[in-house]
Amino acid sequence: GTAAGADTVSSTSPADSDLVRAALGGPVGRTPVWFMRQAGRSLPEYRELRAGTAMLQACQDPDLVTEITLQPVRRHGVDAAILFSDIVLPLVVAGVDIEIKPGVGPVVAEPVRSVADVDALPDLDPGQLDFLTTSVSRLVAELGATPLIGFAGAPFTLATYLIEGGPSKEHARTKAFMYAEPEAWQRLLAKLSLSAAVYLRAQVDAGVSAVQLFDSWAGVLSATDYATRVLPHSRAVFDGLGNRSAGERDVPRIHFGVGTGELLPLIGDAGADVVGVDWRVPLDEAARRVGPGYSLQGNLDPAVLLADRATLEAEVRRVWRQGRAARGHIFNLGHGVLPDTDPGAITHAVELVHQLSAEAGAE
Ligand code: 1CP
Repeated sequence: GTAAGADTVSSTSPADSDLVRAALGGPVGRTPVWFMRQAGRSLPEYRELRAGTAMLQACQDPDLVTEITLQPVRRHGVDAAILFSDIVLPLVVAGVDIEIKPGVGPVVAEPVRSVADVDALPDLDPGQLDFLTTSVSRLVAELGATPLIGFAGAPFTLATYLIEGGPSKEHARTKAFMYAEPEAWQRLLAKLSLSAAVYLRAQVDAGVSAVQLFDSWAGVLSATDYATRVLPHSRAVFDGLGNRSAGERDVPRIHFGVGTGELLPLIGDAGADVVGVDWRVPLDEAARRVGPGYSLQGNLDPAVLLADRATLEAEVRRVWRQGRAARGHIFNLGHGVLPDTDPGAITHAVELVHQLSAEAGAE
């Protein structure tokens, strides 16, 4: 792997940052580290700022988005910011009635249960995204050499919320719809892929340095169902995002899901530069499964941040070491920061990743 070592470089712009370099498999100054859900519930300064504002309102307020996105960068010294938003936001902006209920998650007023419901879903108009462009532009100006990651929800994971009507464990209604209404399923996922591409394109045009497609719940599918009924639509998101110039991608693409051990080769194949891996598969094994040509992101178990310091340190070392088997490694959790996490544990993990890189560089 190229995670730190002889080819030490230091970045002066986000396009030249360790995050972007690691994503593309180039030499890095040190292993870049950021944490999914780094902006959010674990930070007291976040809770203070968000008090009295509904989640989905906050996501459309450039002042709040800018400040909340910057908070973890200031506090933890992470190597990337991720835009404060939620995967359901493009649907909300397009006019779908969704609320994020505290302690529950996204709740859809009128779930999608029929072919007619699919056809009635509104399309996302890029003209509705001024708040997003404003937030990204301000953040890029504030962040200097630190890259900003934009993101969108993948078609499958968004479909689970639309069909179930809210969070779900088994996603049984979603799968039943997928099997029973294959044509409507394809139309639904095609609509969601178009919306995700428009949404990501707006973020790229406004200046994000990388994008992540969250297909958090794709791991509930068999490899065959994923390959035939879902992957083409996720690939369409990356394809639809397009390139600014022929043959050259604007920004690196991270593709992430939970419980995707059996899907790892396919997750990369959708058009990613980086495959996000949860904590179940060690990164050296994940590197074998995704094959050459991809970097990895992950994969500390978020629960380890709740454990004692000795365990935390041992696990950070293990993940960092196993990440060296990959073409490039972006250190992260295997899924988002858990709500009860002590922010001090996050800061400590970030410092340790940086220290391991520095030690390796001095070898
Ligand atoms: O990472 C960050 O710091 C940026 C903020 C962010 C991101 C990337 C939020 C804020 N949401 C997301 C993406 C998101 N939202 C995903 C993909 C990532 C993941 O798998 O965790 C998913 C599945 C959602 C859906 C969602 N939104 C849930 C999960 C519910 C379920 O099905 O179990 C929840 C709880 C939310 C609400 C939400 N989103 C974000 C925050 C800070 C919150 C909590 C808000 C509140 O409690 O009021």
